[in-house]
Amino acid sequence: MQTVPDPRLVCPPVRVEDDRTGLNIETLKRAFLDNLFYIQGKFPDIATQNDYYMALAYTVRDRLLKRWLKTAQTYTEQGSRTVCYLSAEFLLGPHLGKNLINLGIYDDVQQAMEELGLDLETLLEQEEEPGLGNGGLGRLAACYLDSMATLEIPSIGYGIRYEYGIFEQDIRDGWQIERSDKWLRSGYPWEVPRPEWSVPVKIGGHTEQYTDERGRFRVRWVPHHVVMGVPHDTPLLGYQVNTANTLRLWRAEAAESFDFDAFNSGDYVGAVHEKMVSENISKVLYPNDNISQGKELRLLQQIFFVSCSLQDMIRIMEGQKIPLEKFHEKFVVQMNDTHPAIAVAELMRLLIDDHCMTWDQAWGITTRTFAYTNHTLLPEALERWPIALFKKLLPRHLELIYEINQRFLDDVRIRYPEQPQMLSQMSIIDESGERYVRMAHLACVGSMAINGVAALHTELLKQGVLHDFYEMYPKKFNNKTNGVTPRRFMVLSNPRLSRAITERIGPNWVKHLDELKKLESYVDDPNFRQEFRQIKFDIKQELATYIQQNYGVAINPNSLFDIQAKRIHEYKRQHLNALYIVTLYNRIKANPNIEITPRTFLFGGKAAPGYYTAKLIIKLINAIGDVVNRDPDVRDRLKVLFLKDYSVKFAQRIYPAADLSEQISTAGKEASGTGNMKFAMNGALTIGTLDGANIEIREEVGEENFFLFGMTADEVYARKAQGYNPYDYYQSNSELKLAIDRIASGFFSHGDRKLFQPLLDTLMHRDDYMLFADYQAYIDCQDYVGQVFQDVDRWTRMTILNVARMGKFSSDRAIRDYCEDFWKISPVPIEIEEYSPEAI
Ligand code: B1N
Repeated sequence: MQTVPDPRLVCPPVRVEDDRTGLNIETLKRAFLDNLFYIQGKFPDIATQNDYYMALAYTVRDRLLKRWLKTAQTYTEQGSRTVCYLSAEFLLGPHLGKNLINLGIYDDVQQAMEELGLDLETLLEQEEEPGLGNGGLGRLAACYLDSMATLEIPSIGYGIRYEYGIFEQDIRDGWQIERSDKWLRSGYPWEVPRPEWSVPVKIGGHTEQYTDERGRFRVRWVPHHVVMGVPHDTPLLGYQVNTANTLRLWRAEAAESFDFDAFNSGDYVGAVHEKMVSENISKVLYPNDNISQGKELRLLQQIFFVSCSLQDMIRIMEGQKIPLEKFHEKFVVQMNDTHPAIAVAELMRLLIDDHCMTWDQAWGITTRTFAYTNHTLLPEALERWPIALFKKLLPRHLELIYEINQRFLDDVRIRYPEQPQMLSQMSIIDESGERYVRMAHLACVGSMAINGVAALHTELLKQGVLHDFYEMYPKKFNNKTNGVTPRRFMVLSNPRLSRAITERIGPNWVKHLDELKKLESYVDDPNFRQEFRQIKFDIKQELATYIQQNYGVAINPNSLFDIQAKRIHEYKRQHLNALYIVTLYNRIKANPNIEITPRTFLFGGKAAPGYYTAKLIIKLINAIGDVVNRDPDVRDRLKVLFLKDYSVKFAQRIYPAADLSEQISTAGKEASGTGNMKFAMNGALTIGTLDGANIEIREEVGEENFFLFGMTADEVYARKAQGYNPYDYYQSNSELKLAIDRIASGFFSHGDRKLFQPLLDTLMHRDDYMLFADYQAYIDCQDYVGQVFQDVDRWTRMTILNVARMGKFSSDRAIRDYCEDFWKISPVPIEIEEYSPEAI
């Protein structure tokens, strides 16, 4: 007999979408309000915009967690081969907007916020970015993590969780002022600390030899002290996939057991001091771009994050029950420049001292594991550490490096029996004066692959700094031209342009940037051209409003926006740009009715705090701006502004507003550049030298769509070899002379003739970066740019073709190349069962 159940006891057949994972607008709103209450502890009447930002950030984080954990679980179950990207810098930029894009919920969240009376743009503005990098190198690492997640490549980014990131830049009286960056001050919702996976790192002390119970010769390192590394993990979600990879940043903490010894001996203050010293390791990012300062604390930072990361990899293998002999099958470890190059010695140490491997076995694994990316040819950036410092901090590593070197030099001797100079040239130890460890040599010897970051750069590496290594190991060398992520630098930062593109060619270009080629068929479409121009104009107008509000300077949105945004460095030649501005100004002063294309010159970028000349260049730009912007003769045809505190967040506003992108480094000096790509993707035309990736950009967009000027790298070397005398140029070029004399006269410095003298003296008597040799070519090219800009149809055509032909410069292409060429890793898709009401 069938019984009828009591209706009160039957569970109603309603299932609501989970508040922590649901993506529909109602669920998002509910989850948001829940987080506002339970995490921020606020109700709407008293909540600040920052509270709302945090509530939204947690709402999004919850949705990441499901994908993140599923990703980790899948990799663990499958024991997936994994890329470990070791980098001292990750310049991520704000997370919220990017995560909304990658989750595919940007528009829905915008609507949800609107329904709650909030403005998503305002909330996005609240986010303070983790400025854990200086410039291109750190931002490249962030773009590569985005592409690896999007391409479903198992990867871990390993780095340092600096408490203070890159300084905040203020401008006072035209000078750069640095303020510390307390990026953690209002809480950072994107990370999860994992203290249970902390690892010890040994520092200093001495080594001892002993024979173990099986009669083997062993070495024991007795450190002076131990520092703990505590991992802090951030999920990085790919675009329209379920893959969320991990960025694992290490924070230094004092080792408790060590402290207790000191406490017990009664030296309380001593123990606290020791704690402070340990925690200093992850305190601050060195604010130098392309300069090596050679400081003890920097070497400590390097061994700290490298040792933590390699120990972490070993822990992961143990967890997955993979024998250590397979280290190189489980992991490929990419070294972002030489900052992590100590990894070669550290892995040898871990395998031999801690895991009892023989030398040959350990060396076989090590040299199949590492790959090294070189990012610079500048001699002042090449890292070398004094032997004495190395011995003091890393006595065991020094022994291992000596042994690596001895075996390596035996190979060199066999290869070049009649050329004893090869030994000193190639040695990992520089013995020409004070003795140093050459980190690039260690990286080359210990890696299976060595790459430059643009075609020219790789060629120059092979001919120049790494020539001997290229001769010895030609197969290790390869090029991987840099790329940037179109998710952040187009979809997020330029939604209107992105929408206009998608309307024409569909949405696939975001993941397959080559598809932008399809835009070429719209280059003559009057509708598209009109829309393209209108978008640029509107964005320029928004920037003009921002500048009016923040700098009190009115700029004309119809003028040519000519932008140079990057770190300030003599080789990047911001001062060449400044010389053009002074030249234009001089022409106006000589003939106030002269016809010139109205221009707005915008600069952004930080100078390393100890780099005096770079700071003087900032002062010069501001000084010129102060005069030019208020001279009635100029009649608003020129405006010059230095925009302070350039960051990823600010860069996202700048690229879409540019008409002209300044990429004017001395040929042979800029390894690649990546800003050049971001500008061009947003419809700016480039004025540039044949340097770095400019060459490849010009190849792709067509020479008729690129403003080229200046000497080639070969011409630069040839001119130097002939004996370059900048003073000859000064004397024979009247406009150049006038520009220099105008600055020297004190015209821009309230009559102070001394202020810019150091800069001008260097130019007139050394000019290492050959501004004077390129001056006339630059002036002529800039004048030509001004003419072309007047021809609106022609300009529009050129900009559309630039965007259409930027496919190559997606970081997805770069990552695919790495994967196929030497990482040998293929995608691991992550499956997630989606909630669907029908399935109930
Ligand atoms: O790396 C970028 C390139 O696009 C740039 O051309 C290149 O200048 C930049 C020491 C560096 N090279 N070297 C550094 C940064 C910090 C530091 O402490 C060197 N940055 C670059 C990406 O490939």
